Amino acid sequence: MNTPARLGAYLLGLAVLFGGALGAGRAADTAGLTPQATPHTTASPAPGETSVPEGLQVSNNGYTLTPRTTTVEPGQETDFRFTVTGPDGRPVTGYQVQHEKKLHFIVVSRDLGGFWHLHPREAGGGEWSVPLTLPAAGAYRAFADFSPEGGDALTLGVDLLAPGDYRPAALPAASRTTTVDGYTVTLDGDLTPGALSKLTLSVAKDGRPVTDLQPYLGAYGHLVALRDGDLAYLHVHPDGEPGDGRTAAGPGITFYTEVPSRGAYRLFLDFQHGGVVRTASFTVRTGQAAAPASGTGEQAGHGGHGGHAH
Ligand SMILES: [Cu+2]
Repeated sequence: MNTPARLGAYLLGLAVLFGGALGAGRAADTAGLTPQATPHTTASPAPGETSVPEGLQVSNNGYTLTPRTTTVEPGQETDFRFTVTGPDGRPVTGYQVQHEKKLHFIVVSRDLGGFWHLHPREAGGGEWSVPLTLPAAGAYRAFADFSPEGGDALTLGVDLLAPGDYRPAALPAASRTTTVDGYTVTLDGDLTPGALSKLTLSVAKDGRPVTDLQPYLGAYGHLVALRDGDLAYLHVHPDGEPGDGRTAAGPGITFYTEVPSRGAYRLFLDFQHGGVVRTASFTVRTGQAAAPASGTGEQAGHGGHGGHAH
């Protein structure tokens, strides 16, 4: 066998190995199909393997996000209702709690100018209900981030449209500092495609570091990262939690995430201080790309982060 052919066979072997490892424990996977790899469980797909980020699909793994309507009158509060239908075609009623909630509902404007992190209530029969106001005409994206009982965590996305004239805003320029409500939040760390990236967001008020952040949904901060261009939804894992004996209540909040590609991402940090939850947002461009990953064991070791949301 010549060298390229041998290399090809080796990579193919790796792909099969990875496919098999991911497929284990997912009875619903059809033999022969490559199971979807979430970005945080495998560093990079092996050659020929596709990896679809979360949030881009309205239906995945047999689960479908089903809103009663996707047209919402701008500027008016509506009782927005939806179900998640399961592989059996019926509304899902069993959910695993993650970050203190059974389901997290994120709504953004498609130009990434607006962000709302909501927690719908169960209205019975698998239906979810949440008061929703889309402030202005335009295109929006709603994400349901949940973990069905007996299934893997997943995030489904659907477009919501608010009729009327609108002008999309340009993506804010990349910046390492942002302000919200008198708080200054500073970002340290870089997003590196294909590698686990560590991000630390530090909160200050009136020039002084905030060291008494309050737990919100079991953490000192919640970070949602969306890719500019298609709003791919990235899972972000907080490093440590309140009360674990090693995680300080600020000023720094540390997260790990992995971005699937070069480009710009919009980060939204929810944090709580003085009894109020605020959202700080940043545009971040990826740094130097990592060396092409060959699917070696080093990065497969991050599988320990699998199964968590956010
Ligand atoms: Cu939430």
